Amino acid sequence: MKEVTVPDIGNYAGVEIIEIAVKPGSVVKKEDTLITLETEKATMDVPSPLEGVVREVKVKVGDKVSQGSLIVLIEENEQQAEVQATVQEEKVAPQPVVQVATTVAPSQPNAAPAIQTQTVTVPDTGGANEITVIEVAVKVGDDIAFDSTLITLESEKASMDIPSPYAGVVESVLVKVGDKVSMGTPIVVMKARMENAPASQPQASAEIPAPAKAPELAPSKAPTPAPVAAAVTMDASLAHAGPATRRLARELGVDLGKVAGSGHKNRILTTDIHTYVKTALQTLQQGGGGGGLAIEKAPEVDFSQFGAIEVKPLNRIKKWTAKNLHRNWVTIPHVTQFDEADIGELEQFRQENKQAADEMGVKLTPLIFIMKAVVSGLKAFPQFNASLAANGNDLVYKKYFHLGIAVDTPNGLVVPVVRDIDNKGLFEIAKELGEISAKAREGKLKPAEMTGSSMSISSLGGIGGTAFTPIINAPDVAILGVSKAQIKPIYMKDAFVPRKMLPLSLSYDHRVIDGAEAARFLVHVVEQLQDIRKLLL
Ligand code: CAO
Repeated sequence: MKEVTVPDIGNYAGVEIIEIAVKPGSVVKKEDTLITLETEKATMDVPSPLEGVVREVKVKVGDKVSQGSLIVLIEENEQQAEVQATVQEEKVAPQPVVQVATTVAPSQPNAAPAIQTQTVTVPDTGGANEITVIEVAVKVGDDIAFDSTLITLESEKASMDIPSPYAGVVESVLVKVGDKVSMGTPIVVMKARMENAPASQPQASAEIPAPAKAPELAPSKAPTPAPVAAAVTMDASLAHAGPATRRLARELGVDLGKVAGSGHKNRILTTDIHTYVKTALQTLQQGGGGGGLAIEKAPEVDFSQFGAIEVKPLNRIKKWTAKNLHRNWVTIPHVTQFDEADIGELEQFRQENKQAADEMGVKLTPLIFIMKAVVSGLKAFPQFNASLAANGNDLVYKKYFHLGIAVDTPNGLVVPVVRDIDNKGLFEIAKELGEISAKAREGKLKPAEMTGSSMSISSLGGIGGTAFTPIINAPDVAILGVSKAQIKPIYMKDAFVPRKMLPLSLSYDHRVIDGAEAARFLVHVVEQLQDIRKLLL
């Protein structure tokens, strides 16, 4: 087991760890990144000095480390043991340090006029030459603050922002992405506001860790526009980005692992972060993910131009219902199956028992029989008594039989739940429905009385209509719409006979229920209603 410590990082101490690239069990090769450190002006990957398996990680993101701080314990590969002694020595050897001056020798600031043309050059790079420009953060006309990043340089193991030694306006930019620069290479010409420059300008004032190796001389390549990264997903800690970009990503809460880099070697640039955020916002405004509905906002209309109007706010229930119905309508793939039940016998039975019901103070409407028939359907077709689990992969089968019943109230639509219908008789159900719908109309329902349904029923039979397409009351997977029963001529035994037909509309969630299952379910409900002996069993 070998201890790996932080190598020479120049004059820095207490440098923050911003990423940890390994965990216990990670197999690492020599030069693989273990952790990334970040100072105000640079990030540096600390490479593994040996090959083996990480057994313990001794640091965490946010820790402050200095040269010699213990990072990880690595169990070295047997075959590497022999060469390791040399390798270990080499890897912990002090690394070259890039000296980055915060300014490039402006001449006599005290005597200078308020605005002065200045050429900013690459400061002391600690001997490293031909370092690649991977990002140019300014353009002609930019009014920049003192110390803001002008360009970013990158070598194999470190990237560094070159800050502006002045506040002022950029007159010309003398380098482009892919250029190779060394100490003294002119970067920009600026109209500098000299009063903002620090008194200590001429002296080098910052050191940043230099590349572990000489910078790679990659061919120059202009950045291409960043494709937005819907399809790009990687570990943010592996993302290839400089300190300024990482800082910006942190500020905006952008996961770098999701951003496609358009820079050299797919490096993520600040412009990529801006493009990512812009596209994400546009997508949101258009109504969702990549496959979003892109619904245009309805135009605002001034109705008063057509005649007299009165504006009244929607009440709380209507606002709440509107949100739920809209969500359910757009998120559930609805299909509606229609059928009719011959309720001649049912009506006869109902009329025979009406007086008894009246005496008990309950209303024995067709809905009570329909509730019983639906519960029979739920028992025969358990997939209707189910809800999609939040993970989208499982179906939760319910062993209880509670029905949500849509009730029209002066304040809007509410859906109280009548429970354990399978264990209750017709009169008992009628009594409960009467009580709970009265409570609904008085606005006295508690939230608990409106949750936990197996399925729902929306009955407009007392009002009229031949059919409608009810919206599923999620998380249910189906809802039965009931329209007004009518006497119709039905062809039976070689003749048309007048029969009372009850129209039924079954909307179902097609993700959970197939069309054939829906048709069978509705046929089953119809059969129950047509032969009420079955209902009473
Ligand atoms: N066909 C013919 N007549 C019907 C019928 C049908 N399908 N359903 C009910 N009726 C009759 C009843 O028998 C009753 O007549 P009688 O008094 O002569 O017996 C009359 O219509 C009124 O019934 P009701 O509406 O008071 O009772 P119900 O049990 O049918 O319904 C309830 C109760 C609470 C569901 C209902 O009052 C209600 O609020 N319905 C509206 C639901 C709604 O708004 N749905 C839309 C949701 S989507 O916007």
